[in-house]
Amino acid sequence: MKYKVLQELKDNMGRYVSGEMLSESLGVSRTAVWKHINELKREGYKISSSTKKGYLLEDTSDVLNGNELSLGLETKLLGRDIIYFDSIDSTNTYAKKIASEGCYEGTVVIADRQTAGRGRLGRQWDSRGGKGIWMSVVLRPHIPLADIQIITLAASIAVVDAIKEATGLDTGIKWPNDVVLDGKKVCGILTEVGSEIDCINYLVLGIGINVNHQAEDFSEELRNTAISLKRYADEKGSFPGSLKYEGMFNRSGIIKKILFELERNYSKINRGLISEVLEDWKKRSVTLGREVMFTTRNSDYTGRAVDITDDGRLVVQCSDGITREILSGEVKIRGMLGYV
Ligand code: BT5
Repeated sequence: MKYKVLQELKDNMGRYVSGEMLSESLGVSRTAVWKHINELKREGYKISSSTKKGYLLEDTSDVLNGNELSLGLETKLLGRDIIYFDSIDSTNTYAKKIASEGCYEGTVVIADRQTAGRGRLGRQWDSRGGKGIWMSVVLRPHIPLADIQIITLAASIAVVDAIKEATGLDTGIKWPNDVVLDGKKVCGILTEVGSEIDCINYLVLGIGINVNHQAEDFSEELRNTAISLKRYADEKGSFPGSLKYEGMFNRSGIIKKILFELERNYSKINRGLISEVLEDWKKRSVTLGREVMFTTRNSDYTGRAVDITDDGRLVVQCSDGITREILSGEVKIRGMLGYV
């Protein structure tokens, strides 16, 4: 019933709905309506009450929970099963566990806060509560193990497109797994696989996005290299006209758009339309055409990133005249994230 009250308020977003009308249309007493409204407020919904006019849901609410994520989700596969935690060690660790136990493909694990969020190679991922999107998606792709990088690329395209649709902000992809905004990292992606020889049993796509962080929410160490959508919007002062921004972005709305876009890209991969995904990636890349530096087998190389291969390797024309393909690892782009 609580969520029926919520749905009525959502259907009338920005307008007052009287307690009497709610009680009549839902067939419950006005006291019951009032109790449900209070529960919704406790969940984080911003609802104004007026004795004369009734209740009004403000569309700036940034509520994250399983119900909010399911409402209006437009996917067929991703997010049909959503597991939400207020706090967990790492959504990727949990997703890997349930994936190995046979959970449905498309299961999504989301937490408001991670106590041991992970990056690649055992690095830490700062995942404080109430600020970001910390989520993992379980996939079971029918592609060779050697091609899994394409899924990371597809996820980064989905993140860029979802952020654009939900907020109007333009982000770009830094190969292989970062999404950047204003030259700083706003999102990191961690892809982990459970496989046998050449067969993928499951793949867990971990996506971390800084959404409503203020400058002081980042540690000293991250302050110069990390950014959140809010921090950028606040600093810029102006904001793309058509979209409403009142100091906070709605994480649930962004997540639903990511799942929608990811499903679209994932379906292209499963239908063999990898060249389309690569073209989309190139359009959103901030790496191609740039001067880069990378390290392989203990040697440092510099050069210009010129292309991406079908299996997601970055092609770099190195300054020693040799063209090299990089499969994984760290690539620094001149002028970005501290590389001058
Ligand atoms: C990544 O690793 O960028 C992958 C991050 C994936 C996080 C998601 S959240 C949901 C899921 N569950 C998990 O446990 N993880 C995934 P990497 O490229 O290794 O970058 C890690 C580095 O980014 C760190 O060493 C820091 O320098 C920096 N960093 C840490 N937290 C950050 C943050 N919140 N924003 C920007 N940069 C951060």
